[in-house]
Amino acid sequence: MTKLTNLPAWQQLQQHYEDTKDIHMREMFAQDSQRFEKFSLKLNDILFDYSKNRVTQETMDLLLQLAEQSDVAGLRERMFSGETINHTEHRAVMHAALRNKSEEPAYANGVRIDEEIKTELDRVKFLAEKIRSRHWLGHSNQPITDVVNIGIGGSNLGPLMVTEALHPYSIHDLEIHYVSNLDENHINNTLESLNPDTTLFIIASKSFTTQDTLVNAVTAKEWLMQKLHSESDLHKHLVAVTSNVKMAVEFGVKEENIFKMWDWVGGRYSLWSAIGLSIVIAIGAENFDALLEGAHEVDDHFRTAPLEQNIPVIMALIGIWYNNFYNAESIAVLPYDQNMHRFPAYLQQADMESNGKGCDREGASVDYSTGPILFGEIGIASQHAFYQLLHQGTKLVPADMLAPISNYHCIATHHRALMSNIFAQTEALMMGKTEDEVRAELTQQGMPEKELEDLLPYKIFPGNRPTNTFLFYTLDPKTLGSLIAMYEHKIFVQGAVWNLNSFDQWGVELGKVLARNILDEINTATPVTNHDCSTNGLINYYLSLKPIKDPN
Ligand code: G6Q
Repeated sequence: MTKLTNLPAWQQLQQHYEDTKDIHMREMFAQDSQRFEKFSLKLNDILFDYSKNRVTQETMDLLLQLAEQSDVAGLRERMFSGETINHTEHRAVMHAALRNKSEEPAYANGVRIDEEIKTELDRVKFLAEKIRSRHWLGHSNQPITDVVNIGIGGSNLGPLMVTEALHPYSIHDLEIHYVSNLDENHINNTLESLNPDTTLFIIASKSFTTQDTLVNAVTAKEWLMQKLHSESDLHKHLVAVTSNVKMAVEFGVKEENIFKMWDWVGGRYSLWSAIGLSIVIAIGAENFDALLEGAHEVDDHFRTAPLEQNIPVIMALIGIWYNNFYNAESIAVLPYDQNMHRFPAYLQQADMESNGKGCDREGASVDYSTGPILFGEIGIASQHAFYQLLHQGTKLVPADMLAPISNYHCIATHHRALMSNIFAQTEALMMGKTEDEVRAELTQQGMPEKELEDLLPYKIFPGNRPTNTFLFYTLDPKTLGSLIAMYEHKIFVQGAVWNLNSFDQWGVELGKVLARNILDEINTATPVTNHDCSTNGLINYYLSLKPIKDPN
């Protein structure tokens, strides 16, 4: 495979960057009144406007050539057809099959998987319905009122994000809680107000070996046993989702309460599988089907639309333009829908765990920048916090803004004000405010000359700050499914261009092993000397004070 930086399109993009880097977006808009029509795409309810980017038609053409020359389409086909594209773990990458309801058979690594997917989804829906209809009873014959999902990373962030985002579609006499942190505050705070008689735990762990989840699961089991008296009642309060059925059974989960997942679903791509059990309990089977349907429509679009009309492809290429040619270090994701408040955190894992890598698919170190630092928060709140840096800071931070045109419970006064903010921000970021404009504004306000000249430099906004805007009718299950899948495939395309394996996560595995070793050392409580002097010092300081705080 030709090295990325030797591809003709890459080299032409480098020259094109030199030629165009000083053109302000103001000029681009002034020269082309059709820019919005030219640089926006629509898929069902979702409008994707990418016109406020530092791109011309030539930029887009070259970026599309880059996608062709790096054979994005080839890797895409290999993924959809179930080849082992996660080569470092010898796994296929088949999360798209989880949302494909067509009768077409699906294969992972040559093995048929669609029937198993359907069986497991039916089991998930059956359990969820039993809980929602109050037919699943705890040990004292009371229906379940609280469900606690214990899991971390991919076994937490997706279900948590979706449950929050679809709050208006959720059942209201049932609370769903998420515990991920090993810090006992998380589980203690959660259990504080719960009643073991009416609480059901889902232990969500693909591997069933993750320390954080297992420690929390043991605490949950002990908490249940204080009230249950007999282990034979545990199955009324404990279910699991895992690909490691043996370990779950050993832990004490009844086999019929175990929902399967497979090695061809990566943790961060798993909300569509039984890992989404807590979502189905919250929103019901019909809404979950709509979530899957929304994602499936994007899968179809991604697989079949020409590259220049392909939303995930365009999202990815614009990201590469800033990451690799403008050397932008980060991207911001800024939803203007309060229910999407966990969306940036979810994407942070999806993106940074997938493409935060420096070794290419042939095992060589890359000599170009890969995945960006992704951060974000609710847009409105961020306007009163870090937007200052976006407007006037020295760093280029391309941003994605997302907003619903209407809301489930829409109050016109709120919503119109909300929308005026997103439009104002993207315009201000793009246009900025020139010295002449500031001077005219302050003069009109009657500011004395000297004061005006002193203040002037601080009130100038350079503008030319790029944004993508996503507008969708309302954040319903189908639209949310589509948005998530768009970002999943964006990440895929970037990984394909950067020649990365976006589906392993050796960086995460390292932490898991190291922590286990140090835990053994801490448990023996004797001073250590085998680490670097900082780590030795910290562990020994902790051990010297531990008896004061922790009599155990
Ligand atoms: C996701 C990662 C990681 C994983 C967690 C939890 O893609 O692999 O975030 O989801 O470490 O792992 P388990 O589900 O195996 O407990």
